[in-house]
Amino acid sequence: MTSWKNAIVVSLDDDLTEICDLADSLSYKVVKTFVQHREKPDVNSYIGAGKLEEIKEFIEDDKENIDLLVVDGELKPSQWFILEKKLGVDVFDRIRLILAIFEKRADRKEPRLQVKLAQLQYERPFVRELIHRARSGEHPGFMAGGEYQVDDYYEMIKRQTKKIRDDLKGIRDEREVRRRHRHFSGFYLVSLAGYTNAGKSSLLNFLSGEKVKVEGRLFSTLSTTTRKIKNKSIPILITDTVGFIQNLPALIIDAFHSTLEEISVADVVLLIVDISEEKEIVLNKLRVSFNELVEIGVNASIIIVLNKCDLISQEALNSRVNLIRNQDFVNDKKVVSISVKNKYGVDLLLKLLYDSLPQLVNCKIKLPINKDTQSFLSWIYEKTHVLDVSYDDYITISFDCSTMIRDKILSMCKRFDGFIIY
Ligand SMILES: Nc1nc2c(ncn2[C@@H]2O[C@H](COP(=O)(O)OP(=O)(O)OP(=O)(O)O)[C@@H](O)[C@H]2O)c(=O)[nH]1
Ligand SMILES: [Mg+2]
Repeated sequence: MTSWKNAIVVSLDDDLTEICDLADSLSYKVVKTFVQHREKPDVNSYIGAGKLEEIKEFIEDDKENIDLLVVDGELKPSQWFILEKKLGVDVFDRIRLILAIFEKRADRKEPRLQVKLAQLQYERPFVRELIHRARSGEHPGFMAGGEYQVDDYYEMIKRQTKKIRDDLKGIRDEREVRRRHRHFSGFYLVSLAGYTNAGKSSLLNFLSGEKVKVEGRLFSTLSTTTRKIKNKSIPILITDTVGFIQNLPALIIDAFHSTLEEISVADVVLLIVDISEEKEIVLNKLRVSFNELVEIGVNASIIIVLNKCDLISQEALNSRVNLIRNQDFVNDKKVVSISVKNKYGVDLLLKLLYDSLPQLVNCKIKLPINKDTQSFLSWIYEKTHVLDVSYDDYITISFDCSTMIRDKILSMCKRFDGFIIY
């Protein structure tokens, strides 16, 4: 059972939805929010002396027992130090909150290493601040446990970083070998990308019959899962990936590089968007997702998949689809509305997906009918998208497939005394 703790949130911005969702994802109940309107953060305390005093009073008066202050922004080490010292509670900025969620969710070796790497990168400037404070006579507590002297701790960060980068490289190389092997066996690679909580894992489960974790919380998926799309058609492997978020910290992008690479090597990227949210939020998340794809270096075709359309009216859906189509960055990309929950629109999505696969060629062959050709025929069914089959003295079969598979089939066809029509 989850044990909940209490947090307060402070922001320079009115929209607190996402930061509160992030706190919720880490099992913190947000008992109070503070908004401090100012152009830019205060150099000393980020929120300014007045707000700091107000929050201090709230924490001291409050019966709720506050465990954490979340700052919706990026704290400099000196600002963080001042806030923790003054308020006497843990203080997390947005990045540290995201890292803590990632740490909690990391359930396999690779994401555990990736999160650790990102945490070490994050901690470095803070540890430097602590060293500086310690040298000037202050005695701060240490960020990551007390058994190290700050100097030693800084050295340890450097050593650990190097070791983790080496380990991750090993895992990445293995993945590269596996990927090449799959491509060589004629599989197309399709990646699911998009904002966290859009429904990527739900779509993977639906298309592959898999049961990866699906949750209404942010960042349920950290590691990639690759599965075969379950239908009698072209062999396609679909990969689920870590979700995007606005201002995804660069150190997370860096640490998760090999995971995000799955997106950049795909033949087609399905960009999943939750269409049920407010118009402005949908557009913003779509823009953020596009920017991430550019950052990752995606050259493949992108299909925009508007999910959760069961949650809005047809009218609202139409107006949002129009709005999205009119965005410059959407250009002439294919857009399709679906509901994984109601299994709506998935056939159309698959059709658009097949149409987007590169180098799909159309072939027609004739095979003699005998028991040897039966197993070959099953193999064709498994590896290609069969369009038509007819029987007379021969079996005539037409199908779409990759050039790699076509070459294999044509040479097998001759061996079985068949004919190639085209
Ligand atoms: N109503 C509705 N809910 C959906 C649909 N698809 C997914 N969901 C819900 O949306 C939430 C998030 O789904 P996930 O599949 O975990 O989303 P994700 O994109 O993998 O999220 P992360 O792994 O956190 O990035 C879950 O509560 C799902 O049940 C849909 O078509 N309709
Ligand atoms: Mg997921």
